[in-house]
Amino acid sequence: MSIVPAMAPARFVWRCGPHTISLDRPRIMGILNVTPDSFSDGGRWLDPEAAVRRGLALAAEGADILDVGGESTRPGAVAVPADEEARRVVPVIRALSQRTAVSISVDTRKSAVARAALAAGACIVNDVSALADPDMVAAVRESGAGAVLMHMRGTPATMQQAPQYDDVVAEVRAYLAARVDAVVAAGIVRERLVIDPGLGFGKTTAHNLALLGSLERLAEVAPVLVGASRKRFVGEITGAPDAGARLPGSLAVAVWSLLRGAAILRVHDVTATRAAVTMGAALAAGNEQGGRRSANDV
Ligand code: PMM
Repeated sequence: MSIVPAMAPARFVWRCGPHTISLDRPRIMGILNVTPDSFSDGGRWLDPEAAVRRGLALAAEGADILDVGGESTRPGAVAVPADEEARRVVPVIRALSQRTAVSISVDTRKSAVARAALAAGACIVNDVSALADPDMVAAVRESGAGAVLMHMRGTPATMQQAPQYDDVVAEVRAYLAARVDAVVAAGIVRERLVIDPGLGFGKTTAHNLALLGSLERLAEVAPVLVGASRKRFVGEITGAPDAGARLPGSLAVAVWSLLRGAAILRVHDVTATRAAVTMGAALAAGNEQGGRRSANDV
């Protein structure tokens, strides 16, 4: 077996409103949760000015995309009304879009929030329910935005109650392929779509590991985004119950995902992730070169 599995094919671009994000190198989506209760950073960026400062800092660290969310989707989280969610994210997105050229995504399941965020300057809808809201496909289509279609079993309130699959990889792949086909049939151009296995969303640690082991199969459907940063399964495996102590494990998942064909990594720690994936990409490129170079090339 090859030590270095296939990296993401270089041919893809992701069209997101006025932005075209080339996926010829790994892209990093920095997480900005404007919520009181997200599992890792809940409450830290609830004040809009603090949130904008944090977003600009993530952009300065090298984030290619800023993902702004106003509703926690951690297991057991309670749903937030659309007007409250929009009140949290829209001013932050508007300010960020005026102050940085980095692409901005809105992490929401509600079309009303997505429409307000897109009008304020976001160009991507990151939807953990894969555009299930009946009006969400229209909101994305009319704006020309990019979209992330994520797999989730159940809802955040119920999803970790003994999730079961016969073949998690085949089922997640089939679901995402069907959602891509349905969304394309509804008029959204394929190049606007990215898929996500939804680590931790109705999955055990074993399910997450199986999906991470088969990212190439998902990448046959569309470019793949992986969100593993500081998640519970990382803490479970590395013995880090505190989310803040899960960086080393998260970096290992980031490098692994890149080498297995992921195109975008959704992370809290941008500087560290960028360094880790740059190193991983260099190792992969060096391994491909093998011993072909002579000592004079060094
Ligand atoms: N995870 C969370 C929230 N949004 N969106 C996508 N596309 N993929 C994810 O894995 C994902 C997500 C929960 O994590 P957070 O509380 O750190 O944002």
